[in-house]
Amino acid sequence: SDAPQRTLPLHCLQISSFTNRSWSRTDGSTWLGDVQIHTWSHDSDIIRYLKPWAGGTFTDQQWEQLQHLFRVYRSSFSRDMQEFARIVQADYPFELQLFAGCEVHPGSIPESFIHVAFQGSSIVHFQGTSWVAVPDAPQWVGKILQVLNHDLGTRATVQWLLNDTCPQFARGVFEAGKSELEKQVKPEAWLTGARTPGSDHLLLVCHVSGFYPKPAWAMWMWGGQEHPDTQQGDTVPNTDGTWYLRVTLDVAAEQAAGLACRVNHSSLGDQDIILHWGEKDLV
Ligand code: PBS
Repeated sequence: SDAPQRTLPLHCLQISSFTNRSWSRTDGSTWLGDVQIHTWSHDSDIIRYLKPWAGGTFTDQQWEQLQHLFRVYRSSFSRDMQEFARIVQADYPFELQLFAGCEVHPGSIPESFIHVAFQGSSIVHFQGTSWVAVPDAPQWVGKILQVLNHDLGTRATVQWLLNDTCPQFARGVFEAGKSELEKQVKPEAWLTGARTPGSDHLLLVCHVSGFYPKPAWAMWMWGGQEHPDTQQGDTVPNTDGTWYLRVTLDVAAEQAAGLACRVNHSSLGDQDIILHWGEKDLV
């Protein structure tokens, strides 16, 4: 059917640290949505799978060809950046970060990108058929772009990687990992509370943990209403690929009775978790 197919963005991260003229290291990772699927360590010749389906629908031969391309790329990259650093007389140490990837939208052309940052600030990206500086890039970036854009072979390869390889790979990995990527894992929730020293207040914490996918909602409730003083925490990763969220509330001790924490997540359907605050939750 023509029903829009849910897909996830494919992202590659590269971190390169240049310590001095002769020493650098490059490490990489690949992500499909919030799931890491590959890791590439400085001391390894191979890109390692973190999921059995991380090869997607590529054949062993296609994957070997890509591995080879990236091995050549990694050593060329270190060499070229050292040379550029010499040309623009950059100070050591410096850090380069590359963020590349694509997103496949059903029924329209895929969007692909490469962004390059120097010392944490964006300087260059790849646009259409060539490398371009960001609007507020330092002046020396121009010199490097002249050299880089001279390399037609690399520009052609980058276009091929962005326009063909990335979307094709993203579709395949999504297909291969679908059941895991679309899994629904229910959260556990519990309450803790502690007296705020030197006052008659309580800091109540509603913990929500172990859920997947990431979006989740939690609120302190009072008399059926969302308590406006609820403080939302960030949703942070557990080590097992699930997520953790906490929401807190600072209340006068005598107002704690009657409070409850309400949790909603896609895995729960409309069966929200509701936990009522009690003295037993004081720690
Ligand atoms: C302090 C300086 C900061 C500057 C920041 C700018 C960063 C721009 C990023 C540039 C990335 C490319 C680096 C390597 C490239 O210059 C070149 O040496 C090699 N090219 C490739 O490996 C192609 C794959 C690039 C993938 C990029 C993904 C981000 C080697 O090129 C040579 O061999 C190839 C064939 O292997 C071609 O023949 C090419 O024409 C030739 O030059």
